[in-house]
Formats: sequence, C-alpha cells, structure tokens
Amino acid sequence: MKLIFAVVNDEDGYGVMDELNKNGFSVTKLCSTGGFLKAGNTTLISGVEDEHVERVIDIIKKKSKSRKQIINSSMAPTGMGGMLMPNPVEIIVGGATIFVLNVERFEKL
Ligand code: 2BA
Repeated sequence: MKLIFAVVNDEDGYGVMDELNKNGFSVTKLCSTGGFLKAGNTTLISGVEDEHVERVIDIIKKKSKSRKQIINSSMAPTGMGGMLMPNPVEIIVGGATIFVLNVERFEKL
C-alpha cells in the first residue's frame, strides 16, 4: 500500500477530491500553506493499493492546472543562492506536487 500526498492549488482541491471519490478512492483534504508564497494551498492524502497509484496520479494530473503567478520580491526575500530576486517575478505554480510513500501498516478500527 502507498500513501499519496498531493499539494494542489486551493481552486483545484475539491475538483480533484470529487474525481477521486467518483473513481472509488478515499481522500482527506488538509488546508496547507506554501513555504515560499506563504499562501494557502491544499494537501490531499490518499491511501491506495500499489496497483492504483498511477490511476490516482493520472486523476490528480487531469484535475490540477498549473498557473503563472506574478510576485513581488518582498514576498520572496531571497532567490536561489541567496541573491535578491528582481521585482516583479513570474513563477509557475504547479499543477500538483506529489509524494508517494510506502505504508508500513494500515488499519481501520
Ligand atoms: P510554495 O512553497 O508557496 O511555492 C509556490 C511556487 O513558488 C512553487 O510552485 C515554485 O514555482 C515557486 N518556488 C518555491 N520555492 C522557490 C524557491 N526557493 N525559489 C524560487 N521559486 C520557488 P510549485 O513548485 O508548484 O510548488 C507548489 C507548492 O507545493 C509549494 O508552495 C509547497 O507548498 C509545495 N511543495 C513544492 N515542492 C515541495 C517539496 N519539495 N516539499 C514540500 N512541499 C513542496
């Protein structure tokens, strides 16, 4: 079994969840905050059998859009290597950032 963590845009969270539920996958939504933008995003967690991991990732991909975002350097005090970033800066916020972890034990009591 695997535990899938997916960080998605707040606007996509419910769409991803609905599609996962429609396809028979359980999912839990957590309200999270990105460390770089200090803005709200959504973290979804779903425990699935190994053979369903790719299907779940496909659904997340289909339902999450990447977005361009313009930020001021005041929101991002330092860039790569500690250099100041020019102002304003365009960044692409995914899509989805997905982690797949092994589950040692799973129980529903
Ligand atoms: P944030 O940390 O708020 O990052 C938002 C976007 O800012 C990132 O989009 C990326 O385009 C940019 N960014 C982040 N750190 C940067 C840096 N040091 N220098 C320049 N640009 C930077 P995504 O990569 O699509 O990430 C979206 C959200 O996913 C992140 O929000 C964070 O909440 C989560 N995330 C991404 N990678 C992660 C990781 N390795 N571990 C944990 N969470 C991660």
